[in-house]
Formats: sequence, C-alpha cells, structure tokens
Amino acid sequence: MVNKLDKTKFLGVLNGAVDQFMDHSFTHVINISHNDADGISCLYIIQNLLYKMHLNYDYFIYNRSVSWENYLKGILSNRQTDKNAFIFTDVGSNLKDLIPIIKNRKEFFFILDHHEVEDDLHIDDHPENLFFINPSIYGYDGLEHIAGATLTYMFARKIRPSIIKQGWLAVIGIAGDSLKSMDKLQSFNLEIYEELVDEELILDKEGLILFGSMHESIKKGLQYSILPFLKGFGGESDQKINSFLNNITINPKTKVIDLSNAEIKLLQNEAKFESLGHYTLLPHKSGLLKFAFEHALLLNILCFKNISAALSMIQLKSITRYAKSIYSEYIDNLAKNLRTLSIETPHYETEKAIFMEVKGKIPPSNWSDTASFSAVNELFDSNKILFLGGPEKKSGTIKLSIRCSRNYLKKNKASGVNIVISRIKKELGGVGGGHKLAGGIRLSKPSYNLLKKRIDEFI
Ligand SMILES: [Mn+2]
Repeated sequence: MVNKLDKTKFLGVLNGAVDQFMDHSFTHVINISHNDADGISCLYIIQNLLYKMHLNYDYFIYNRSVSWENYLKGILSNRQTDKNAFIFTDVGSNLKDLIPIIKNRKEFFFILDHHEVEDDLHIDDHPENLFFINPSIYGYDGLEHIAGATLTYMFARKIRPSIIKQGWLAVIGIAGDSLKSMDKLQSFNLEIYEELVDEELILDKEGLILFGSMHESIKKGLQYSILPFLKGFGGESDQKINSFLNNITINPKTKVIDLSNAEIKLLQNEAKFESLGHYTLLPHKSGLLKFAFEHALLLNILCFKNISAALSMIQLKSITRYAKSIYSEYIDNLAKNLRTLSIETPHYETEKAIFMEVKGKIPPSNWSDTASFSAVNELFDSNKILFLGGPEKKSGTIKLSIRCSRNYLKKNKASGVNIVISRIKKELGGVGGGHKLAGGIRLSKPSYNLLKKRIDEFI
C-alpha cells in the first residue's frame, strides 16, 4: 500500500485516540509490546505514562511467533469491562486476525504501530472499541520516518507533556530500528530528536562513526565496527590492527570519541573509508549504555538471549558484567562472520540474485544477523537479492536468510523480500515469510535446486 503523505489526517487520528484515552478514565491498562529495542522502549514510555496518570497496569511481551488468537487467549480475562484498555505497541498491524477478536470484547484497544499494513481493511469497518494509529497508512515509512517508540512517545507526550523526560527511550527505539547515524533522521524521528537535543535531554555529537564499538578504543573500533563494517579491518587480528595504527602514529588505545579531527582525517585516508556522522550520548548513563546505538543493539541482542536482562537494562545506569559478556561475544562473532563473508566470492549468482552457502563457515544461529548486516553494509552487489544459508540438520531442509538493501528497494519497489518469498512458496512450497528488507524460508533440497535455476522468475 503506497499512499500520499497526509500529515493532517495522521495527526487528526493520533489526537482523536489521545482524547479518547484521556476521556475514558480507565481503571486498568494492559500494554503488549514487541521483543526488540524499539518495542521495549515503547513499553517503558507507556509504563511511565500510566504511572504519571496513577493507573494500574500490566505488561506483556509478544514475539510474534504465535497467532494473536493463541497469544491473547492467555491474557484476555472472562470478566470484560469498558473500564479496561489495551495498548499494543510495535507489535505489527495484523488487523485480519485482531479485528474478529476485538469485535467481541468490551475493552478498548489502542494499536500504535509503524509496520506496514498488509491486509487491505477499510478503516470504516473497524469496531468502535478499536483505535488504530499507524502512520504508514498516511504515507509515512516506518523505517525512515517514524519508529514505534517515536509514535508511542508522541502519543504519551500529548497526554502528559512531562513524558519528554523519557524521550531518550524514543531515541533508543529509533537507533535500534533504523540502523543509521543520526544525521540521516527524517520526518517525526527528526522532529522529536531535535526537540530532545534542544532540551539537553540527549547529546548529539559529530565524529567518526564506528557503530557497535563507539564506546571502545580505536583499535577495537576498527576491529568490531558493524556499521560500517570495514573490510580489511573488521574481524582481523589484534596484531594487524595495532601495527596499522602504530604505523600511522595513532595510539591504538585512544577512545573512538576522543580522536582529534586530524587523526580522523588521517585514519580515513590511510584506511580508505569515509564514516563521519552524528551519534547520540545519553547523559544520565555511563559506559556502553551512554551510547544510544550500542544501548539499542544490546537490547536487541538480549531480547533473544534473556528478555528480563533486556528489560532491566533500561533502568540501569551502567551495564552488568553478564550483559557486557553477551554483547562482546555477539560483536566478536558478527565481525568475524562478516569478514568471512566479505572474502568469499558468491557461490552462485544470477542476474538478480546472489547465493551464499555458508554451512561450515558460519554457525547456523548466526546466519540471520550476518545476512542482515551484510545487506545493511552492502557487502554484496546492492542491485541483487541475497540468499544466505545452507542445510539445517534438525529440520532436514535448506534454510535461507533472504535480504535486500534499501537501495535495492528504492529501485524495485514492487519486489521486496516478502513478495519474493510468497512467489517462491507458491511455486516451490516451503515455509517462511518476512518484510520488505528481510525474511527467511525453509525449502526441501530439490526445491532449493529449482530455486537456484528459476530465481530470476521470482524476483
Ligand atoms: Mn519497531
């Protein structure tokens, strides 16, 4: 669904929902949010709002792996009252499944989401107890213009302006979802960011961008930057990086953020890359957690490993030893995997697709993230779709992570990853799905061989 930008209409719907939420004087509110950095940021914004409003609340995390029907079965109570409300944040806009459930309930439902709406359901058909706020319907791009946490922050701030103090959470959501330096923000993300900078609630800095390792020394920065991934440095040995830096007379122990302008210039010239931009510091935090991008990345990693650790990290001023070790291990693996991938030549390539068969070279549990970051870093021809994977023992199938770059999407609006996956499933079977930029599929070995032959028909 591609619509013309309609700011007035979107803000009208947002304000309407805000008025309804304030007028109803609910007694109990349940927030359901997504298990990633953006979702957890939404959760804390809503919790702060409800606390300020002296409302009782509960929260649940939804990882979108079960159907809404099964998930909500465990949450919806037999006793229904219109004094209760649900707020769904960043959990997708699966109205086809949700509306039949909501229609039969007395509670009010507020859905705040920035994911693209797949089902073509008319807003006029919505039940009266549903308030559906999704800027993508009004032409906004959920990845570029408005994070889930940005939308949630806008909603909460209209109800209690003092929520601005929790605005840093929106920046965590933006950093976690957009994977871009802060000079590239647009639209509502940019609007709220500028206000938070003006209010000195966050600090905006300009410098060398080595995301993933902004809190580290320049030696570790080069070695473990995942955005950009620096070919020839990323995942390489200590000795190689140290001798490079010593040769150009930069102390390997200098912190990335303490490099002088002259040192940054020298480094970029000698290492042949360009990576200047803006990053955010959170004044009330220290160490790794002071860096918005790294804080968000840590939340995204912990969400898969240990959701309670992720939730507690929001409230902590400095990182725990446990979280630090998980973070280091993740970054170390990712940098090494990206290195492996960047020195491999494609195993099979067509006009429109690249296949990388990485079994034995990259552990299967890392396939998805390696594929994602290789797409974000454009380690491959960005005019092609990447299929990364190989045989998976436990399912006896070929498991593929499928990615394209944002540049690819700009040029090929009609065939994002999700569309390619549904065409493959229709012709060759298999299980899988995804969104525009990323997805995955499991296929039988014969189907996989056919896929390689016929891939350009599906793209
Ligand atoms: Mn999100």
